[in-house]
Amino acid sequence: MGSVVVTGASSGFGYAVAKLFAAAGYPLVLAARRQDRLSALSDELGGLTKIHTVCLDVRDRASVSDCLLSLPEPFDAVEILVNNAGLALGLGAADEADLDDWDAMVDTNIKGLMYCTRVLLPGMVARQSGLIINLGSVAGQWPYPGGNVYGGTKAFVQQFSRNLRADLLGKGIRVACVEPGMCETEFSKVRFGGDEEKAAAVYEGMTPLSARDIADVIFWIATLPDHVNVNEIELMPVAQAFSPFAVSRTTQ
Ligand code: NDP
Ligand code: 8X3
Repeated sequence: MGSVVVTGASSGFGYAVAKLFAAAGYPLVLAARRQDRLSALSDELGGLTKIHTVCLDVRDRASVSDCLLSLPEPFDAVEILVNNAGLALGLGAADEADLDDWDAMVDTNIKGLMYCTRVLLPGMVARQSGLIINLGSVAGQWPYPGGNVYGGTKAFVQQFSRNLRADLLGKGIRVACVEPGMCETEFSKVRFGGDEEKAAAVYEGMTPLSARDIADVIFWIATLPDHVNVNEIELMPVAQAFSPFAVSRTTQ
């Protein structure tokens, strides 16, 4: 059984994905910046499977390369990459947004995902086998006020996933883009700079998706027969939907 690399395994979707794959016995590589969280998860799941933790900032290209190219056995034959590390910072209008926040989202959600993919792809191609699951978002498909660069990064993830499919045709590699809507994790807490009250208000009075919901979808994609590729899958809580177009009646 090849290994599963999960970026952003210290919280939310990544944490839930790690639990499901561990229960199924896959050797797991858990990557994130918070080593204490990874160690706790490794202790929790260590009885179920072999686990290797990597304290990694996906924005650091050299580090991504060093860590993922020097995985010890049995983790070195990576079968599945879950490109999950990512974040939204801020919900302000584009004319007021913080450029550092924009840089951090581009560096993490786009460049970090690119680095992890590029480092692990040659091994998958050599083995003629592999699966890359990228975390997009409804924000990459549908615009909303304040979504500006976050949505832009997730639109990149969607199109990059499709283009990977085009490049990898005939090489035995599957690529999927999973695009969730509102899901209660640490996502909103991070978006609002640690403001727990503001984060909780996002999910007040409705039932959001759970990290386990997303992990179930990812596990389902991974365990379909080898000839089946889920290109994209978009999911929302029932309590989230679309609005009419917004119209300003005070300006042209
Ligand atoms: P969480 O904030 O709970 O988890 C994000 C994970 O990403 C953490 O493990 C964090 O670990 C990791 N991470 C962030 N930056 C870096 C970095 N530079 N290097 C390595 N790891 C990093 O959020 P979610 O689980 O909700 O989000 C996971 C993915 O799903 C993200 O890509 C997000 O955009 C996407 N998504 C989330 C939705 C939601 O509503 N929750 C909906 C749609 C998509 P650490 O801080 O330890 O590095
Ligand atoms: C996060 C989903 O709807 O909060 O990617 O933007 S949403």
